[in-house]
Amino acid sequence: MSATITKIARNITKSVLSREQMDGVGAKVYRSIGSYALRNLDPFLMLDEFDVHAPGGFPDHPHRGFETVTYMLDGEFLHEDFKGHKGHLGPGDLQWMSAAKGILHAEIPASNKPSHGLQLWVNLASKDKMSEPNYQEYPKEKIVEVVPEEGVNIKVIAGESYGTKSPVMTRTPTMFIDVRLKKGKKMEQVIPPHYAGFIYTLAGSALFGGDKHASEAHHTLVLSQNKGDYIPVESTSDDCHFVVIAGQPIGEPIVQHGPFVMNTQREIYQAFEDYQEGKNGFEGAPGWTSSIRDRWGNRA
Ligand code: FJH
Ligand code: FE
Repeated sequence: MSATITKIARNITKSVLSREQMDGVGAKVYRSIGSYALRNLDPFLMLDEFDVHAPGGFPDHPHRGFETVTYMLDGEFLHEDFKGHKGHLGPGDLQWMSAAKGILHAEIPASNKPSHGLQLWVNLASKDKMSEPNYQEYPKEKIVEVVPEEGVNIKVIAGESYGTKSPVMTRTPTMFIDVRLKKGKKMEQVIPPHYAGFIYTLAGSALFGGDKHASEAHHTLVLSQNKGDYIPVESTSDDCHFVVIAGQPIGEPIVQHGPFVMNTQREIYQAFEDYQEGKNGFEGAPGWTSSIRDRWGNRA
């Protein structure tokens, strides 16, 4: 007797159009996960699409307890942290920053040309929250790509697609796939059945999931948790562009106060104390100021 392998498609259970909101100093973001309508999607805390033509940015601010994934689509961003790590992200570049026990940094557009990018916040399990901070930086040329057929272009930011694996290490098991499709093209992204996930649409239109949900740009499409192991997509326009993001839920309590994300209120008080007194990972934080914070006259 031969075993039949049945694939189960994920469906779209919720679709939310991102609305523009202000954050940082003069920075407009389209907030997806993390907005009122999409509080948390364990293990994800936030996804922002940043698409501005004016200066503005995110001057000196701390993070603890999670990772930030910054993926530039267009334009240039500068970053600088309190330990002297600094650099520049251009179109197609990736920075996977595990803030863990503490990072204090600034993220500012490099010029007043349009900047377009995504920032994802991935939560860390309690065992990883107080780990050493870590950066993984990949310029555009080092991001692995797969073209399963003409008109289907996939960049594997994290995880695997069509047998191509990303070298990015994820403390919380995560996949992050950037897909561009020409009109009428189809693709299927394999997703581990226990992962929670969503699609964020950037441009064009397509039919998503087993139920062929039609969607256009700037929507967050939450994937069903029906033990499905793949998501099918068929584009209905040229230049269809979206990201598929999924990860293993952590299943722990989340207590968030702005840039500190811990498991208990007590740990949040501790984070404030450590940040103010410069200890437990925030050594050197009091009194530090970045050299890029007031690049546009935006002193925080
Ligand atoms: C003052 N200083 C409020 C402040 C808030 C922050 C924040 C930012 C990003 C981000 C999003 C998209 C991107 C590619 C390039 C970064 C974000 C991106 C999310 C919060 C709370 C800083 C200084 C402030 O950082 O890089 O696209 N999103 C959530 N807020 C801040 O970082 C007031 C005086
Ligand atoms: Fe930040």
